[in-house]
Amino acid sequence: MEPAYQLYGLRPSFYTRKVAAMLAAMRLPHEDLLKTAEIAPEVEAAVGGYRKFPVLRTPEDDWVTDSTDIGLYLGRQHPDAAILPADPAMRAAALILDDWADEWLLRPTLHWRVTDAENRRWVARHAVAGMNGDDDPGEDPGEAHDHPGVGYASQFFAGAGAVNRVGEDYAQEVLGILHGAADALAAHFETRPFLLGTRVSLPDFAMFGFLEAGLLWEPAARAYVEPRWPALAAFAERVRLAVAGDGDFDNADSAPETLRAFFAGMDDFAAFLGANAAAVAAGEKEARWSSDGEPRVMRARGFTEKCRKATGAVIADLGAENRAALAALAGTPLIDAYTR
Ligand SMILES: N[C@@H](CCC(=O)N[C@@H](CS)C(=O)NCC(=O)O)C(=O)O
Repeated sequence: MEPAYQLYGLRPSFYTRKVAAMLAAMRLPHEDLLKTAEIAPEVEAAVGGYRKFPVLRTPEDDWVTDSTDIGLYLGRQHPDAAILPADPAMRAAALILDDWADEWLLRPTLHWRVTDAENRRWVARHAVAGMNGDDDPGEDPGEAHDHPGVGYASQFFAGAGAVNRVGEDYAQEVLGILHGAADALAAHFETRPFLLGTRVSLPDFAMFGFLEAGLLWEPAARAYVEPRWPALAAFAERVRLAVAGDGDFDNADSAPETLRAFFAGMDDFAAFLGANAAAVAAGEKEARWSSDGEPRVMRARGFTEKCRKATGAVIADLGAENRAALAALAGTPLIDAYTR
C-alpha cells in the first residue's frame, strides 16, 4: 500500500475540511486524523509551535501548514492532479478567489457561531469531542457531550466575532456578503460545475470547506442557507465526488460572465485589503475603510496581509497581456489592492 498523508484537524474547522476534500479529489491515500489534546504537543513541535490546524504530514515526513500552502504543495507533488490552472491570468484569479473565501467568506460563516448561543454550543461540543478523541457527536450532541472545555470553546467562537467584525451589530453587513456571494455562485453554477470551469480547483475546495464545516453543517447556518440556495448543496456534492485533473479550466478570456459578476461583488474586500495593508505597514492595530460611504473598522490582520502580498507577487509577475486579461475578469479595484 502507498504510504499515506496524515491530516490533523477538527471536524468544525473549515480549513481542515478544505484540505480533506483536496486529498480525496487528488486520490491521495490519506488519514483524516483528529488533532486531539493528547497529540497536539507532538504535532505543534513538528511545525515550529504553529498552534492552528490543519497540519499535513506527508509520506516523505514533511510537515506542511496552512490550507493554501498545502494545496500549492500537493499541486507541485502531483502535477497530473493540479488544482491550479496553467493559464497565468486564471491562476492569479484562482489565488484571489481562494484568498477571498479564506479571509472574507469566513465572516458570514462565523455569523451563527457568534450570534446564536445554542448553535455555538453545538459546534463547541463537536470541537471538544474531537480534542478528546471521542466519536463525532453527530447531528444531535446533547448534554452528554458537555465535557469540560465546551464553555471555553464556546467563548473562543464568541471571541472570533470581535476579531472578524461579526456579531449582532454587523448582521446586515455580514449577511449581505453571504447573499451577494451565494446569489452570484448560484448563477455561476448554472453555466459551470466549478468556479473555474469543468475542472475542480483550489478555490472550490476553499468554498467547500466553509459549506462543509459551517454554512451547510451547523444547525442555525444550515437552516438559513440550505433552503435559500439549493445550488450550494449541489456544488458541495460535486466537490465531494470530484476527481482532480478531470475536466478543463476556463482561461481568463473564456470564463463566463457569471464569474466576472462574482468578482464584481468583491469591491468591499478589495477596499479592506488596501486598508489592511496600510494599517499593517504603519504598525496600526485597526484597518479603516469605507463601503458605500459607511465607515468600517476591523482589527488589522497580519496573515491576510501575507496572503495579499503572496498573491500580489503572482499578479506583479504577469506580462501585460495576462494582466489585462485578469483585470477584465477580476476588475481593477482588486488588482490595484493586490499590487499597491
Ligand atoms: N490560514 C490558515 C487558517 C487556519 C485556522 O485559522 N485554523 C483554525 C481552525 S479552522 C484554528 O486553528 N483555530 C484555532 C486557533 O486559532 O487556535 C489555513 O488556511 O489553514
